[in-house]
Amino acid sequence: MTQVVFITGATSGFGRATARRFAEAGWGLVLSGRRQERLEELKVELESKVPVHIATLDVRDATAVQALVDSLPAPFDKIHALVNNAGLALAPEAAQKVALQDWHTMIDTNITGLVNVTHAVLPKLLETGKGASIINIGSVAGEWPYPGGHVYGASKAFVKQFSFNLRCDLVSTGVRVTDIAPGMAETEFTLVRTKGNQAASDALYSTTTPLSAEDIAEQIFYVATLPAHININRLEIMPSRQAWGPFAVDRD
Ligand code: NDP
Ligand code: 8X3
Repeated sequence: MTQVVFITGATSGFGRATARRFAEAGWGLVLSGRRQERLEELKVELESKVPVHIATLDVRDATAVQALVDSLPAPFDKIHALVNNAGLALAPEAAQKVALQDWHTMIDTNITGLVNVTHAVLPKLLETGKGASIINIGSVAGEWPYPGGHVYGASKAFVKQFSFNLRCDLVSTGVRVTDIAPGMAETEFTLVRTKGNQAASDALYSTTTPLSAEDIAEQIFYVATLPAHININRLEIMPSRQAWGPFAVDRD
C-alpha cells in the first residue's frame, strides 16, 4: 500500500464505486457512512486487496468526525486524498411545498457535514503535503438552477465556492482541491430524494442513459492521481443525453 484515501458516504453510489476504484490501484481505504452493515460488506469484499478501515459516521456530528480522525490507527492516519462525497437531495417539489426540516437536513449534511470532515482531515493532508487532494462532490445543480433544486442546488454552490476558496488558502501547501460536479447519475440518489419511491427512481433513469457510479469514481481517481503540479479546479460532467433547458417564462 502506498497511499490512503478517506471516503465519506462509502456505503452506496459514488462513494462505494470510488472505494472499489482506489482498491484496484492498491490504495488503503478509510470508509465511512451511517450504514454499518454495508461498510462491513465492503470491507469483506476489499480487504483481500488492500488495508481497509471502516467507521460508522454521521458527517453532521462534528464531535464524532473529529474523534474518528483522531483515533485512526497507522497506516490509516497518513491521508493522501479526502473524498467528501456524503450528501443528499430531498424534496424535489417546488420550494413553497417543502418541509423546513428537509432544507435543514440538506444544509446539515451537504454543507456542515462537508465542512466538519474537511476541518478534521485537513491537518493530515497538510502533513502529507505535495500531491495530497481534497475532492469535493458538488453537482451541476450548484451551477445551474432548475425547478425543485432550491436548497440542494444552493448547498452544492457552497461546495463549489468553498473548494475555490480553500484553493486560495492552500496554494503554497501542496494540497490540491477539486469540485467534481456530476449531472444525472444512477445511484440511490433519487430513491433518497423521493423518500423511497423506487418506481420514480426507475422511471427517471430507465428511458435515458445516465452516468454510472463507476463513471464518477473514474474521474475522482483521475483527479487524485494526476501529477502533483496539476490541480483540476472544477470538473463538470453530464451524460451525453443530458443538457440545459430553456428559461422558464410565466405566461397569461
Ligand atoms: P447515494 O444515495 O447512492 O449515496 C449517498 C451516500 O452519502 C451514502 O453512502 C450515504 O450513506 C451517505 N450519506 C448521506 N447522508 C449522510 C450522513 N449524514 N452522514 C454520512 N454519510 C451520509 O447517492 P450518490 O452516490 O449519487 O451521492 C453521492 C454524492 O454525489 C452526494 O453528495 C450527491 O449530492 C452527489 N451527486 C449525486 C448525483 C447523482 O445524480 N447521483 C449528481 C451530482 C452529485 P449512509 O446512508 O450509509 O450514511
Ligand atoms: C444531482 C444531479 O441533475 O439531479 O446532483 O441535479 S441533478
